[in-house]
Amino acid sequence: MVKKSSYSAEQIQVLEGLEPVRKRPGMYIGSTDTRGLHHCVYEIVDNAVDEAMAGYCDTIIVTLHDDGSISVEDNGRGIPVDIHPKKKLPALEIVLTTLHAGGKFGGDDSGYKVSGGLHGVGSSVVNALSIKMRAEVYRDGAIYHQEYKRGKTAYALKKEGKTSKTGTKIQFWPDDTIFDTLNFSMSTLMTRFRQQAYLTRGVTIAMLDERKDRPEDDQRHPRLYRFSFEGGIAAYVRHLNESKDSVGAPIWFEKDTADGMVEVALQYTQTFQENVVSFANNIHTTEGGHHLSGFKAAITRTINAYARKGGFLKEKDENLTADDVREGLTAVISVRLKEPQFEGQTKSKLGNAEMKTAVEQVVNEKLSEYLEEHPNEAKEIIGKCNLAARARLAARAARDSVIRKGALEGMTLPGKLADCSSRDPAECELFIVEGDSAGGSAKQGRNRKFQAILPLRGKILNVEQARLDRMLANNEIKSLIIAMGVGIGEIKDMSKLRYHRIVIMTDADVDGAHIRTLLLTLFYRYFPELIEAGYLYIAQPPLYKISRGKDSRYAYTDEQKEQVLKDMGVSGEESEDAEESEEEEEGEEGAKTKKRTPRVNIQRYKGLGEMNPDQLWETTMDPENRIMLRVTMDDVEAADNVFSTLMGPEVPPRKKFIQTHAKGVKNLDI
Ligand code: 28F
Repeated sequence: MVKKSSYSAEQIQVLEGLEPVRKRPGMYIGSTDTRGLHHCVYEIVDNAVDEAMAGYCDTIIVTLHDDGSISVEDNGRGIPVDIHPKKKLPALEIVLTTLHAGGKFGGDDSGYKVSGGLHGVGSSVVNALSIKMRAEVYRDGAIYHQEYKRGKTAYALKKEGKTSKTGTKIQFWPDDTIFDTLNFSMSTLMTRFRQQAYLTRGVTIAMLDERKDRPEDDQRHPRLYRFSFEGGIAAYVRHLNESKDSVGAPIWFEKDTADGMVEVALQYTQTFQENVVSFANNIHTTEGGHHLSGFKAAITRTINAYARKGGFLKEKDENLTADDVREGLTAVISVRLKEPQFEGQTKSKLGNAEMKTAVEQVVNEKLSEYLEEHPNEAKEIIGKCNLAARARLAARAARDSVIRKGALEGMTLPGKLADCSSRDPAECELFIVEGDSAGGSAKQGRNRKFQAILPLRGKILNVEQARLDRMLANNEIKSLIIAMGVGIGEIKDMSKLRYHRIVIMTDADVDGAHIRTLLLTLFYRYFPELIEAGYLYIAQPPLYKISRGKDSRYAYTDEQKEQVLKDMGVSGEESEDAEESEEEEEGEEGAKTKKRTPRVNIQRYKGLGEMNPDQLWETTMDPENRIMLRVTMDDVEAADNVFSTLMGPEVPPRKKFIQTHAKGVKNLDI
């Protein structure tokens, strides 16, 4: 398409002389070695590519001449030659003999200047570093030419001959007093211009090597190359993947946004390598930048969204990571913007923050569209990402189990654990029972489908002071940790928890309180997630068994005991000498009869071991009747300093505990 440009010479920015360039060439072209020499060629070609991106040129010819010079010709509009009203010089001469700031100068914003920052210092720098430069402009049916010596005009612009073509041709002879080498490398130039041709679909870049004696590694090349890729960066991705087994055809999209043009091509391969290259205004941003981070964020999000929506990821599955999503991915991100900011070590990082959002939005929109419209390719892509995720998780599990094996010496469950038969952690309960006798009763009384019993012998060590490695040395603690199945420390994986109810069941005496406090400290210090999740409970065995004849009831607190006695109609003094008691009853006609009513019997339980299995089940373990207390984080957090005092013998009286029924468990106030 041909855009009319409202160009005129006076819009050229303020310009200075070229002396500084010859004094410090490295400042302008990076170095004066072979890289700097080839950078000069890139500068000239970039301007021709600019003209192409503006839509006025589609062919660029680079020729290596036998006299050591190199020329670049395009079929664009031709650099203007009208006379600058103030400087009284042709625009062409001003462009080639004065230094101007990088980026687009003058003229209308007819597209994006290919170079910015280190790049795009323009052809005037090349002129300054050339013993000779010759410019020809084909414009308005005439041929204009002018030559320069080390950046200084050799003669006034000449207008000679007729031509029907338009364009610009610049030939230069690099200055051997500046450059360490004057040998151009066809291979080097080819790599660069192949890439430029991919990035600028529709442009043909031809290369001609007229040198009679060519450097060693150029001799393997034909003398003529033509780079032209209608497919643009999609063809580039195909080229990058040509030796790999790919998934579907490259996905390509582009969108002009307020912040600039965003163009993306991507294709998955069956390899594990990631190869994502990014460009800004055709410059290879090897250090990445905001456009690249926008792409990475968007592809991760879009693939996850599609995978979840399509049911490829279950509710409980964690998200695919950025690495999972980019395994085997080849992609080219190419953005074009008016004022690119190049940052980083080698000025190859795009610093324009707005490009992150711009690229993210375009990729989210266009990639989602593609996945919706190509379910088969989408399925294959998601499958590949899932495979990557499973491999990653397997690697992590293998690593963790090695650590865990080391720390917990293998994964066999502790011998004294009487496990339950169910494998669904959500219904399984682990009772940590103090002492073997109570442990025995609990094993017999329990519902073995969902209740596991782990008897703990004696006092576990005081974890308040013990470090993790010492704790792991303690068999009681180790058994508990292995029974829970989550490991400990940095390998802890709560998703491995084998029971969603961990119940501390200790005697009501001081010892029981002590071991309970030690266990609470252990959980609070090393498994806070359990408490957070509401998985930690304290069993509440009854304190009393009150019976009168056949009628017997349990009381869990002193208050309840009083209540039960009242309910049984036992008066105050009677309850003093518990055992048996008689009652006066009014018969007919007022005759007093002695009705023999059995005395009330109050048994105070000293330890769990005093209960037989059935009583233990009925009063403390059966979800229908039992009373459990759920330990909550805000209690233990508040009680954090209490743990240290709780480590002492004084345990706050149980009545501070809030009694609730197992089902509607409330929080425990320690
Ligand atoms: C061999 C390298 O450098 N090609 C170029 C143009 C075309 C225009 C242009 C260039 C001068 C001062 C604005 C023409 N007509 N190939 C090249 N082709 N520069 S460089 O304009 C730069 C003007 O400021 C051009 C109308 N607008 C722009």
